[in-house]
Amino acid sequence: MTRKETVKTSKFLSLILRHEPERVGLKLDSAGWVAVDVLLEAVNRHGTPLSREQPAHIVATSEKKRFAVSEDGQSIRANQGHSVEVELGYAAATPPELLYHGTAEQFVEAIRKEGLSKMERHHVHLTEDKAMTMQVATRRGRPVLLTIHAGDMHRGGHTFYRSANNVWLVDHVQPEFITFP
Ligand code: HQG
Repeated sequence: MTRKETVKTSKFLSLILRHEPERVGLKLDSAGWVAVDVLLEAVNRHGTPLSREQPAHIVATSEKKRFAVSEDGQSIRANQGHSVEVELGYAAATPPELLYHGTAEQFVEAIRKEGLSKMERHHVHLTEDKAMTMQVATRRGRPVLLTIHAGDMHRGGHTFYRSANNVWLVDHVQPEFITFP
């Protein structure tokens, strides 16, 4: 697969496994898993040719480890980022003192007032990787790096989860825990 094909397929899998499984007539289980065979059959039936090797290739090569294969090798799911109802089953964890969230300039005013909200997803996504979150933020406008006082939040009773690909997940971040540039 060329890099371009890999990116395109990865985006399509993100769409199906996080947001719109019904687009190809699929249902994810309660933890977001679907059998690879069933996925391939559904996707091919709906006119997006996907070979048996492609999902495995994407799981193995995705820098951001967006997808996971189950222990028995039969199923696949997205590690985070869903808008469909799923219970990923991550255990609560203690975050590092500081985490980061890249946003776009036009959202800063609202975030100063309301804090960070989960919007369409199940959680607010935070990370230790400044470069990566700034890269994501450029998708939406001029990127702005917010520093999140995760240690203070955690000591204040907020629950943090860490996804299998090291994304930190919380319900909401109040403005007093955010340092703006
Ligand atoms: C913003 C990538 C106005 C928020 C990354 C963001 C991530 C507010 C947008 C994953 C707001 C939501 C998710 C408020 C937050 N008012 N705007 N109160 N609170 N926002 O896509 O974190 O490449 O749902 O700053 O690595 O940008 O897809 O969240 O700009 O983990 O695998 O509302 O996407 O992963 O956008 O990105 P999103 P996100 P993948």
